[in-house]
Amino acid sequence: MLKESQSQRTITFITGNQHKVKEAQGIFNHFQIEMEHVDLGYPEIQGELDEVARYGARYAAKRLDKPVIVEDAGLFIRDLGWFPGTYSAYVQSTLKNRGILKLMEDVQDRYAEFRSVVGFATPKAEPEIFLGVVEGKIIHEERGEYGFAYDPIFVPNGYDKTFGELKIGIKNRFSHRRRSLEKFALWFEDYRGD
Ligand code: ITT
Repeated sequence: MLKESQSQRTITFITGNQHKVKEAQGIFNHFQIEMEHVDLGYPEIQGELDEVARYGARYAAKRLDKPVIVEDAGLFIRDLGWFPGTYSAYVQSTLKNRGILKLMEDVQDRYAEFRSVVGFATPKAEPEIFLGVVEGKIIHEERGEYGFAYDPIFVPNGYDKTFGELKIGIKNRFSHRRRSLEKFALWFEDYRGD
């Protein structure tokens, strides 16, 4: 039985990426939070993930006149100077995974991490930021049909399968997105702002 303070709350997730919607839905199912999806097409400034999330959340909250979250994510590869990082969406649509693998043909240090930043804003309050990171490595070929974008070339630490070979329920247990959204969800369950 839920206590009154734990009654279900609703949050609006602004994104144009259907894969993110599906993953976020699965993650929010673990919490007392109902998610509504809106594809608002907020302006993505070029900058660090937290700046992009802050700006997007503030913009969307004012446009819709209600509390919202946005999420900005990317793949950061150490040997490439943390490229593609904040250029991840552009690089995925141009170089694609094949291009990244080509760039890394002779690279020994395969360390990479996915980072996800959730930005929460209301029409009045300053945005709050929640970071999630998952560490792993880039393999030498694409493997797996699940997930999206860089998932087939990324093997998270402690696994021998790529995110592309892990069903969404498994990826959702410990992904960068799980970690940022879980931090947000735990905070939001007790949030009493307007
Ligand atoms: P929004 O509308 O939410 O901004 P987007 O696809 O533009 O959707 P981002 O700006 O956060 O998302 O871009 C990050 C890119 O990084 C995304 O397009 C993918 O190419 C990649 N990416 C992010 N999360 C990923 C994940 O879980 N698995 C694989 N690739 C991911």
